[in-house]
Amino acid sequence: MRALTSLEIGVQAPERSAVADAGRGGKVLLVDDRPSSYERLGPMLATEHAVDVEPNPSEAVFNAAEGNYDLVIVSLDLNDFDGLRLCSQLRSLERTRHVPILAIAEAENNSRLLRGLEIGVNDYLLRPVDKNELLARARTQIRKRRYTDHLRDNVQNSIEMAITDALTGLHNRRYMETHLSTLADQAASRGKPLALMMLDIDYFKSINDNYGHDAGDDVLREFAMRVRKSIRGIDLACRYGGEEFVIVMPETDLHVAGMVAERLRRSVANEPFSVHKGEKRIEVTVSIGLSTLEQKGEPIADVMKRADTALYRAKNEGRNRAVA
Ligand code: GH3
Ligand code: MG
Ligand code: MG
Ligand code: MG
Repeated sequence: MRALTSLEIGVQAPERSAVADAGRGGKVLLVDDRPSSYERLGPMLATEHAVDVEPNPSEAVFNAAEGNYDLVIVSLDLNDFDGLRLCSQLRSLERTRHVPILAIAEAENNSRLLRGLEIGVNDYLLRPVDKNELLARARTQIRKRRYTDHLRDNVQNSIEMAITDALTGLHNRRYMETHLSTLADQAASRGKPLALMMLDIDYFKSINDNYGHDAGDDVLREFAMRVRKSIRGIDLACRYGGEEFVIVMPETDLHVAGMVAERLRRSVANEPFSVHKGEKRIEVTVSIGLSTLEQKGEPIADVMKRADTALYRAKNEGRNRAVA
């Protein structure tokens, strides 16, 4: 990758308002291969933004994708490159799909501008470019972009929160229940096994009673961490409620699931849990019930029931064990 020409952000700011400020201080990529043009536009933009000038349009897509820009400004009247093609490339790549594009064109290039707007150019300016108009249009695009990014982040956070257990960071019961039947259907249709584990921390009530509820929470968090370390990426671990957890393991038969359960049981029993910011160490054990999908189309509730029954036996047989 070749070096970009970076221009410093200038100090002078003309009229100030909250709306305008929300579009200042952006990171702008100017794609322009004519020195007479970018030597004029670059410094104008640099009064409000950090500007990279890319005089080689064939590298612009790569740089736009890597550079995390708030705005890409494309000269449609490039010497050796089709500016419209560049715009459509920017629109088709995941990394640059949402980056606003401001096109700059000669007035007589009306048809190209229309094409540009059709393929997703957000706004345009005609030459000769007026500095205040350039800055105003750039600010507007950057402000919109920041606002939609902010909305997108909020939506993503809400989705995360809806499917995540806040204490442990594992999936919650709702998420698991909505995905469990899908996983079971997939396993059945592909003729693959599916294993399910129900885990319940032993005598957890007495941990709360003896060391306090906060210590109980510390144990739950640490337990979730050890669960995460013992499973694969395709396994689904959730906090089912209180001190109960469920792990679903696609493409796993009872034999392998038994080994995973045993490894997890040992990782809990062999290493005391630290609570109260490391001031206290507590011995913890877990009981585990295992089951597998037995036949095609079997209701997943039946698989859960068998795991629950196995867990009940694990408790009755003395806890700190995995039972199928
Ligand atoms: P067993 O070996 O039979 O499983 O005994 P147990 O004490 O673990 O079982 P029990 O179901 O009687 O107790 C579970 C306790 O978990 C009771 C409840 O107060 C506690 N608990 C549930 N959710 C939380 C939580 O989020 N944080 C803490 N600290 N405790 C919780
Ligand atoms: Mg319980
Ligand atoms: Mg119980
Ligand atoms: Mg328990």
